Amino acid sequence: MDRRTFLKMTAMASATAAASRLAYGKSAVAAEQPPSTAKDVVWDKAPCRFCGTGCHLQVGVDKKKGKVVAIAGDKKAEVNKGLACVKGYHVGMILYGPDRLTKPLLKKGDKHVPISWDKALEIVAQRVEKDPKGFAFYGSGQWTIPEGYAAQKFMKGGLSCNHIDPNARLCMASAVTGFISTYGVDEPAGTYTDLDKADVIICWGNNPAEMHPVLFSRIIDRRSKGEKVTLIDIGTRRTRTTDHADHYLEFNPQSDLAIANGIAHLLIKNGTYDKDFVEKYCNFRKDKDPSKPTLKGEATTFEDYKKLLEPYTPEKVEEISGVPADQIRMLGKLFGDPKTKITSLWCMGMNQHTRGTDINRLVHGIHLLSGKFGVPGNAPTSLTGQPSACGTAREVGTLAHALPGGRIVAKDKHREQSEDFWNVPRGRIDKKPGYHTVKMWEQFSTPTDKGGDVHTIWVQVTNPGQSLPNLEKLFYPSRKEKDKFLIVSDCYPTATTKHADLILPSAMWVEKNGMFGNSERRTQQWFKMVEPPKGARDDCWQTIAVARKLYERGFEGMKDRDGNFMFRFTDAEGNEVPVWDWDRYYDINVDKQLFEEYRKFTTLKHKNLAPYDEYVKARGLRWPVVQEKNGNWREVEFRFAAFDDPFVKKGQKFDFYHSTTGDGKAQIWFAPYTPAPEEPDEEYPFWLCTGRVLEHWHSGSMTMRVPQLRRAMPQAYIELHPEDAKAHKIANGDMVRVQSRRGHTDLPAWINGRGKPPKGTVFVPWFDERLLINEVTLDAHCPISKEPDYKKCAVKIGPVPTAKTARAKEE
Ligand SMILES: Nc1nc2c(c(=O)[nH]1)N[C@H]1C(S)=C(S)[C@@H](COP(=O)(O)OP(=O)(O)OC[C@H]3O[C@@H](n4cnc5c(=O)[nH]c(N)nc54)[C@H](O)[C@@H]3O)O[C@H]1N2
Ligand SMILES: Nc1nc2c(c(=O)[nH]1)N[C@H]1C(S)=C(S)[C@@H](COP(=O)(O)OP(=O)(O)OC[C@H]3O[C@@H](n4cnc5c(=O)[nH]c(N)nc54)[C@H](O)[C@@H]3O)O[C@H]1N2
Ligand code: SF4
Ligand SMILES: [Mo]
Repeated sequence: MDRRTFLKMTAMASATAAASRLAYGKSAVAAEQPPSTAKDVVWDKAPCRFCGTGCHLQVGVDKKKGKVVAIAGDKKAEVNKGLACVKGYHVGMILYGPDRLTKPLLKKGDKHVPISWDKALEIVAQRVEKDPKGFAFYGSGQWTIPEGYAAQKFMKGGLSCNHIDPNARLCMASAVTGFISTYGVDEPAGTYTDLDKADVIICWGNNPAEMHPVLFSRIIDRRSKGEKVTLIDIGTRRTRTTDHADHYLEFNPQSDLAIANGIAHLLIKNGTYDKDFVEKYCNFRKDKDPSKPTLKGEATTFEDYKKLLEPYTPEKVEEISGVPADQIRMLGKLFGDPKTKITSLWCMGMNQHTRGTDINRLVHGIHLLSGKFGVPGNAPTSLTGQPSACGTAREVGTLAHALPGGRIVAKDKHREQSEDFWNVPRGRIDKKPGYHTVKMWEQFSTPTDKGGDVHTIWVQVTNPGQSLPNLEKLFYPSRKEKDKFLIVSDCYPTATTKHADLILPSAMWVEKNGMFGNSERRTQQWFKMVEPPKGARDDCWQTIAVARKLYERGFEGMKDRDGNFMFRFTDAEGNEVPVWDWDRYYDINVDKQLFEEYRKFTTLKHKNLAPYDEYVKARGLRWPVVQEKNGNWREVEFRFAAFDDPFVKKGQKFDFYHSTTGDGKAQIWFAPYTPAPEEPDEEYPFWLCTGRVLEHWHSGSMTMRVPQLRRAMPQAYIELHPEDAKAHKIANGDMVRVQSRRGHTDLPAWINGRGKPPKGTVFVPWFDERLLINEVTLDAHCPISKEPDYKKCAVKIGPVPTAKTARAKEE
C-alpha cells in the first residue's frame, strides 16, 4: 500500500453502526459551498491547523468571496510532499461554522449578553487590578508562537505573575521532563528523516495511523517502494496502526515500565549493549527513593544499574506486562544488534502516565545503552500532538516555571536576562514558579476563603470544560463560586464558553498571521489570507489591547524601564504604531516584530532560530538554524552528532553540550515498575482508556462543524471486547453507562469496531461535547511533569438505569 492509498483508505471511514443511533443532535455544521472558478482563486502556503505532524498546505482563497475555498497538500513541503489527511483536506471549512462567535459576551444571570470590545477589555483589566497574583492565563499548544510569546511577556514580565500554563501540560509535559533529565535540554535529537532510514520502527502506545496519518504514510510508503521496514506496535489495544504492524505486543496498562527494563536487562545480561558509546557518552542515574521520583535524582554506577535491572528477566516482565517472554527477547535482540537501526515513536500512552517522566527516561535509556542514537535511523523520538506544542509551549516556555529559550524563573541569571531583553525593571519577574494546569484549576475551583487563591482565569485556544481530567473536581466547582471569573477566547460556543463569565470572539488560523513549531523542531510561518467574521479579533491583539488598557489605567507592570508601554511596535521610520487600536493592528506585521524580539532568547540554549523572513520563503526550518559563512541559513537535522550539529565540540563524535552533569554526557536512568494509582477491583472491574479518532480534533469544536468529518464519525461511543459485551448482555449500539468513582457518562457500545480493546478494558474517544468522558477520568498525575493520566482508571459498565440518554443530556 502506498501513501496515497493509505491516506485514501483512512479517509473512507465508515460511520459506526452505534453512532447512527444518536447521530447529529443540535449543533451547527458549515454549509457546503458551490465551487469557485479557478481564475478567482489565489493560493498561498500555511501549515495545517491540526496535528503536530506539521504538514504544509496550499490554501486557495476566492478573492471575490474573501473565503477559503480549496485546500491542497504543498508539493514543496518536505514533511508531506503534497499530501494531507482527511482533516487537512477539510481544514478550510472550520472557519465557516454558522455559529462563529462575533461579539464579546458577558454573563448576566443565566444569559450571555453582547457588550462592546472596549467594555470587555476594561472588565479584564479590572480583574487583573483586583489582584494580579490571583490572575492566571491558561493557554495552548495551538497558540501561534507570537501569541504565546505576548501572553508570556504580559504575565511574567508585566503582572509579575507566573500563573501561566498551556494545555500542553496535559500532553507533552512528561516528554519535556524526560528530555531534560536525560540530555539537559528539551526536544528530540532526531527528525522525521529517521523514519525514512530506520529498519525497525517501534510505537510505544501511540496510534500514528490515526493521529499522525501523513507521517505514518511516510513509513507505509517505504514498503511500497520495496524497502523493508519492520513495524512493532506495543500497545494496550489494537488500533489502525496495529493493522500495519509486523508484531503486536499487547501489554497491561502501566507495564511499559517493565518492558523497557526488560530490554535493558537483556542488553546487559547478554553483553550486547554498546560499551564504547556508553563509556564515552553516558552516566547512570536513579532516584534515591523510587516512590518519590524527582527531576534531578542522584548519580549511580553501572554496577548498581545492572543490579537494579536484575529482577527484570523476560519471565518476570511477562508476569507484569502480559507480553510473552519470547517477544521481550525479540526486542532485546533487535536492540542488541549493532546493524539494526531502530527509531522509537511515542505520544500520549507514555506521556499521560503517573510515571510519565520515568517511562520517557527509560526509553531514552535503552536507545543510549544500545547506542541507537545520533545516526540517521537510530532515534528516540517523541511525537507532539498539537501544531505548536513544541514551538509555543516548549520553546517559548509558556509553562508555569519557564521563560523563553530554555530559561527558568527559578534562576537569578535567567530572570535577569529576560528582564534585559524585555527592558523591564530588575526584580519584575517573580522567582517562584506559577501553578501548573491541574493546580491552577484546583485553586480556581477551591473557594477563596479555603485557600483558592486563583480568582480569574483567561483561557485562549483551548477548551478546558471538556479536556481537563476529572471535571467534577477541577472545573465545575469554580462555576458555583461567585467571586471566580472565567474569561474565554474562542471562535465557537463550547463546553467551556457555556460556563464562562466573559467570552471573547477570536479570529482563527488563516484569518490572522501565524507561526507554529512542529514535532521535528520545524518552525513554520503563514500570512493572514481572509478577514475573520466582523467582531472576531486575533488572540494576540486581545492580549496587547488588555495590556494597553492596564497601561492607560496606570498599572505599573505595563511600563518598561523607561516608563513606556511594554509592547512597543514601530513602523519603518521607527514611530510607535498604536496596534492596540484594532483598526491599526495590521498596519505593520506584529508577528514579525514579536518574533524578532523572541529570537534573541533562542540562542541562549542552542535553539537558534533564523530571521522571520527566512520562514516566509521556506516550508519551515528545523532549529537550531545557523548562519553559514556565505550568509545562508542552515537547519540542523541531527543534534549532538558532529556530522551535522555545529555546536558539538571539535574532535568529539557526540557531545551532549547541555549535560546535567556538565561533562558532555547523557544520563541513563533506572526507574522501577510502579503500579497505576487506580487499578480495576471488584467494584470497578474495567480499565478505561481514552483517546482520539482520525476524523476529529480534540473537543470536536472545529471538526464536528465540518459536515464531511461529522458524517464520517458523528458521535462518541464505548469500545468493548465481544466477550465482555456478551457477559453484560450488551449488543452493538446499546446504551452503556460507564461509571468511575468520580462520575459517569452514557454512550452507545461499539463491538468489533475500529479499535479492539482486550478483555477487561474499554475505550472511549473524548471528542464529543455531548458525552463528556472527562467527568469519569482521573486527575492523578506524574509527580515530576504534573501531566495527568487519561489513559487508565477503574470503571464499571452497565445499562443506563433510566430513560436518560445522551440526547437527553444534550438537551
Ligand atoms: N485525528 C486526530 N489526530 C490527533 C489529535 C486529534 O485530536 N485527532 N490530537 C493530537 C494530539 S494533541 C495528541 S497528544 C496526539 C495523541 O496521539 P496518540 O497518543 O497516538 O493517541 P491517543 O488516542 O491519545 O492514545 C492512545 C494510545 O494510548 C496507549 N496507551 C494506553 N495506556 C498506555 C500505557 O499505560 N502505556 C503506554 N505506553 N501506552 C498506553 C494505547 O495503546 C493507545 O493506542 O494526537 C494528535 N493527533
Ligand atoms: N479524556 C481525555 N482528555 C484529554 C486527552 C485525552 O487523551 N483523553 N488529551 C489531552 C491532550 S493531549 C490535549 S493536547 C488536550 C487538548 O484539549 P483542548 O485544547 O481543550 O482541545 P481543543 O478542542 O483543541 O481546544 C481548542 C479550542 O480552541 C478553539 N480555537 C480554535 N482556533 C482558535 C483560535 O485561533 N483562537 C482561539 N481563541 N480559539 C481557537 C477551538 O474552538 C477549541 O474550543 O486535551 C487533553 N484532554
Ligand atoms: S497529518 Fe496532521 S498536519 Fe498533516 S494534514 Fe493531517 S491533521 Fe494536518
Ligand atoms: Mo495533546
